[in-house]
Formats: sequence, structure tokens, C-alpha cells
Amino acid sequence: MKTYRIIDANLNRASEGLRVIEEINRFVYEDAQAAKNIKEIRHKIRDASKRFDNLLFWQRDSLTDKGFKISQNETDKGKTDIKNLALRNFKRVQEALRVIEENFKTEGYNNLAKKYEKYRFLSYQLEKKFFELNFQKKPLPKGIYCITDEKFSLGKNNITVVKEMIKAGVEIIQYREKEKDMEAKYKECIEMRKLTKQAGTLFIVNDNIDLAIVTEADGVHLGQEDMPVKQARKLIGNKIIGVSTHSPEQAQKAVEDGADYIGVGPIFKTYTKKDVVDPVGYEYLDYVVKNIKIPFAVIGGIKERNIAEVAKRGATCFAMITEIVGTENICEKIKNLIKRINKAE
Ligand code: 3NM
Repeated sequence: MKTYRIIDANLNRASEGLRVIEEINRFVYEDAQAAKNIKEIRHKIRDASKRFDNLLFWQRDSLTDKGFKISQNETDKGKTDIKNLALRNFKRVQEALRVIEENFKTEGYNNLAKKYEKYRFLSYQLEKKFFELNFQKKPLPKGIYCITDEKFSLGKNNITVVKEMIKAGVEIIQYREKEKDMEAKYKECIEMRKLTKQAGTLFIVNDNIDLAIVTEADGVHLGQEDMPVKQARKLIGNKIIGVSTHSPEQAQKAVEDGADYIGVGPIFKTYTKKDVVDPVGYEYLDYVVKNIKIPFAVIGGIKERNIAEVAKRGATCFAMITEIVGTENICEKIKNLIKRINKAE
């Protein structure tokens, strides 16, 4: 009969652990699908041993549980963070499921034990997915890196432009807007974060690290005059930090300081960015291809007519403003750009 007391305690432990994770998904990451997945397994765990409910209930004696006394007397371990909280609860769930499985086995319920084994393996998968989604940094995608700038968008607003970029299937979008005040930028970023999240597109905010943090962007892109990478890292944790570079020295420094990727440019003459240095041409690009080990995006004057040339020299990520936002049919333009890149390979 003690077996059922153990099973009861561990069913509660597993459900409670899952509930903690469910709430983190729901309220911290606002990930309805993940919360739903967790809820489903929580119900399955309960339902699988429903026929023992009565027996389990009568075996319960929480107040005389020796573990309860020990836990009550434990000293305060201080603050934790969401990542640790989720990790501890996934482990709690898996341990509890293992205990349930073993105890049902000792009572001869082997099929039921197998069911709990299945749930334990499902929880390993959910754990992996949770950490991949919320904590693992995604590498700089290959292909087109889209950057907004309303002034060049043929009268379309930034949100319309971003919707078209997403429709075209781009994997990374940077919000760059020099002409608006903070409130307007904040509103646009919130909307863009929603759209990019739904589509699984990386969302990077240019210059303003505060805006990147409050809007839960995937990262920030910093210029040479912006906050140094080391300080930015303290604020933004393990999210993506990109840095504009125009020389081998700046590239080396960005790597040493812990940037996740660098912008390499301007490759060609550009009129889009004010006060940008003269084109660095292929000399700097060749240096980066040969010597820099972190991902990079080429930028500055990249067009449909020259993208293949740049791809042939070893670039795999191509950042553009006017060539994309300054065209009527963004989807068509992106398709054509990708065709040119693929042909060059
Ligand atoms: N950064 P377009 S060049 C934003 O060299 C920016 O770091 C650059 O715009 C750099 O694609 C640039 O219209 C402007 O030339 C890119």
C-alpha cells in the first residue's frame, strides 16, 4: 500500500511541476501552443491512473510526510530566474514520472508503467523545445537580411513593408527608423514583434538596446558609435548582438568583445545611411571571409544586379534597405534576389 502513497505524491509532483512550466509558457513567453502542449500531458498523466483515484486518495497523508518537515526547515536559497525555475520543474516532472513508472511496475501494472515511461520521454522533448525556443541563440540565417526605413518605402508604412517581407519568407528583419520619436518606434516594434514571432522570423532592433529589450526582440544591432558590445551584453543577456564594422580592426574587436555577428560594409556606394564611410569594397569582404569566424552580413549598395558577385566572394547573408523597401512588389524582388544568390553558388 505504501507504493500507492508514493504514486500519489509523485502524481501531484508531476502535475504541479507541469503547471509551473505551463504558466511560464503562458504568462512569461506568451506561447499559447507550448502552454497547450504542457496542459495536454498534465491531463494525460492524471487520466492514465484515474481508476486508482480512490485508492490513491485514501493513502494520502501529507501532514505526516517526513519530506514535508524537511522542506519546511530548509533555509532560504535566495532568488532564482525563469530559466532555472523551468529547468528545476522539468527535472521534477521527469523524476516524478520515473518514480510512478517504477512503482506501478512493482505492483504488476506493466502497461501503465510503460505509459508513464512514454510521458517521461515526451517531457524530455518538451524540455528541449522549450529551451531551444526561449534560450538558444539562433545563428544568423543565410539569405536575405531585410532592414526597414519608411522614408524609402514608396509611401508604404513600416508595418505594411514588414508584412510583405514576412510573406516573402525572409528569416531576419531589422527595425531601423531614424526619423521617428521613441513612442512611435515602440509602437511599431511591438507590432513587428508580434508579426515576426507568429512567423518565426528573427527580429532585430537597430541602435536602441532599450527598445530591443522592452519589445522582446531577438537582438540588437549596434553601430560603432553606439553602446559598446561588452556593456550591451550585460543588458541583453544571451540575445543576439550585431555590430556594424568597416575595417579589419573593428571586426577583430567585435569578435573579441563577444558580438554574435558583424555587418560588413558598405560594400558599394550607398546614399541610404548618412555619414557612412566610403565603400570598403571587396578588400575588406575578402579579409572577413578569410579571417573572421563569426557570421557576417554584407551591406551597403547591394542590389539585384550585383548580389551574385558578392555571393561569389563568399558572402551568405545579404542586408539591404532600398533595394527591398524601395520596390513596389517586395515578394517578387526577394524571389529574384534569392534566384541570383542561388545561381551564384
Ligand atoms: N549600414 P542600402 S551601409 C544601414 O556599411 C547601413 O554599415 C551600412 O542601405 C554599413 O541597402 C547601410 O539601401 C545602408 O544601400 C544600406
